[in-house]
Amino acid sequence: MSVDPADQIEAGLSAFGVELGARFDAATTEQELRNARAELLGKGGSLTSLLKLMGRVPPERRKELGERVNAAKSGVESAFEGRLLALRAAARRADLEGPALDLTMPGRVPAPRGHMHPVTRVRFEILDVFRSLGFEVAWGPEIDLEQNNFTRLAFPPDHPATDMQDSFWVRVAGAPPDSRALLRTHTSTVQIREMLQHPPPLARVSGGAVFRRDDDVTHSPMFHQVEGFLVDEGVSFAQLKGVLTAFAERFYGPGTGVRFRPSYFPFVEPGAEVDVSCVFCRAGEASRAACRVCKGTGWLEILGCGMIHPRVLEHCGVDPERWTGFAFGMGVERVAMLRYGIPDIRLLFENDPRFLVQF
Ligand code: FA5
Repeated sequence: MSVDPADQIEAGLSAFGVELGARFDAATTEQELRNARAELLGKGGSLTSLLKLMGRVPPERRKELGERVNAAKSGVESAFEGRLLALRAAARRADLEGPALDLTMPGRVPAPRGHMHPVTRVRFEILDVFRSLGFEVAWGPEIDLEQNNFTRLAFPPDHPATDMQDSFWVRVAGAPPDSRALLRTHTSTVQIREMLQHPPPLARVSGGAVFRRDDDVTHSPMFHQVEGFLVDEGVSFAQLKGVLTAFAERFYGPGTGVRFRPSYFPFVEPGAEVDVSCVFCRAGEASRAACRVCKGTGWLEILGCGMIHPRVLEHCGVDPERWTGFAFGMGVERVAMLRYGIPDIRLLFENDPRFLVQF
């Protein structure tokens, strides 16, 4: 004799009401409570089996029984939520009333200690050397106006660096066309900002990220520079040479040779690039001819520099008849690569711990 599915559901629902309360109340942990819910509402759960029978219930009873089964289902959900809250509140109470946890105790397994990234460390060391020479540290933003990055530095409008292809231009909503912004391509922006804000005499140094559309073993699209400049009465190229020679001796060690080669930057006159004598073959780590770092020349380029162009001083409201100054800008990654003998600039930005632990 087959049992009527409607009767089966009726019987199941009356047993279910009793079962529900008892099961959830018996659970003493969240896991037990979740298991009990799965036994009712899970795939083979008792309420799920009743729901499966609904398809075979005669149509005249389907509505009324369906409503009761659905009500039983929401009953399960709300009983579950209620018990869950009660269990969590009890667990929290037990935590608060239990023995206090001393968060200042040292861990049982010592945590490995990190350290500064080599580029950050070298940047701070460079700034420290200039601070010890009397320069004050200044800051500038990574997004700056075209005027500060190019125009006031006397870049001609058709200079390749000002091209869409060479710089990262940034759209500033509502900005007038003569105040375009970009990711600064060098830290020389800080010279301009400082001279616009403070009257001379000034001796400032500043370090930070700069951005260019460059990408190979010695060029990265994001890299760091340290910029320094000094404006005062009677400043000459001799003082620029003295400051940079003192930097090379302090940073790379006494006896480091420094060489100035004429070079062109629109914002200085005269301009130069500075090489230091190769630290690797000088230390006897490689013979001069075989040195991979300086490629046998004995010299390594680290920076650009020069006497600030009178036009740049004028653009910042500084009288070039009274004041003169020098400026220099060096690539921090380049200085770090030379110090540590790193052959590829990209290693510095891949953040591979096997590489970084070596510093
Ligand atoms: C400049 O950026 C000038 N502002 C420097 C300067 C300042 C000259 C003040 C005169 C007076 P340059 O483009 O040469 O110059 O860059 C300076 C240094 O940054 C280079 O010597 C090099 O070490 C480093 N550099 C340039 N491009 C990259 C790059 N894509 N990746 C890593 N380092 C770079």
